[in-house]
Amino acid sequence: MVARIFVVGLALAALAVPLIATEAAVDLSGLVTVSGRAAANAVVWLDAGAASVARTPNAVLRQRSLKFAPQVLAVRAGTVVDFPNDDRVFHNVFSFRDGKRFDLGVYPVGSTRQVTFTNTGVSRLFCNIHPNMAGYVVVVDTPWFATSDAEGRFHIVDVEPGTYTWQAWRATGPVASGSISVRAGAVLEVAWP
Ligand SMILES: [Cu+2]
Repeated sequence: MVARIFVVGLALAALAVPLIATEAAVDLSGLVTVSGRAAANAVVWLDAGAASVARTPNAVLRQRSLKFAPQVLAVRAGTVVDFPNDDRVFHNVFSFRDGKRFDLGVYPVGSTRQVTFTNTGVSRLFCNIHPNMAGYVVVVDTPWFATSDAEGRFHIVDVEPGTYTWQAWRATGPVASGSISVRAGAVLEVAWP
């Protein structure tokens, strides 16, 4: 009888292993709307607490067809952003209001400049040759962030299951926030009124 109980105990211990293994990272999908309409270029992120800081590859924000592309670039703090001029005319890139302040000067087609975004916050980008050019670099302190596409959809990949505070930014509205329980199949709906 004692032996049988021991065997049952071993079997339960074996079961426990796959239960822990199901806590693998998951992808969190979501939809951003403003007044009920899908909204592009919103940045959504999950607060990470003391997440480990990995080295991030350089991000790229181009000047092309008299626009910044992408118009909104989200990066993790510490990321170097390349600003190549992929257009047919000279451009300048500067940020003077919030976030990182810099002025890359006027530079020609085919050349690039770099800026390291160390601190969290939003930098507004302008070009002093083309007043209609506007862009944003949104710096977050988490590995879990994404930018909504033209259909308002976003995907935050490789999230450890758990409960998180989420935040969402867009250029013309207040920051939104809430709580989300992240598990397989979870969906985050970010809706500005
Ligand atoms: Cu320009």
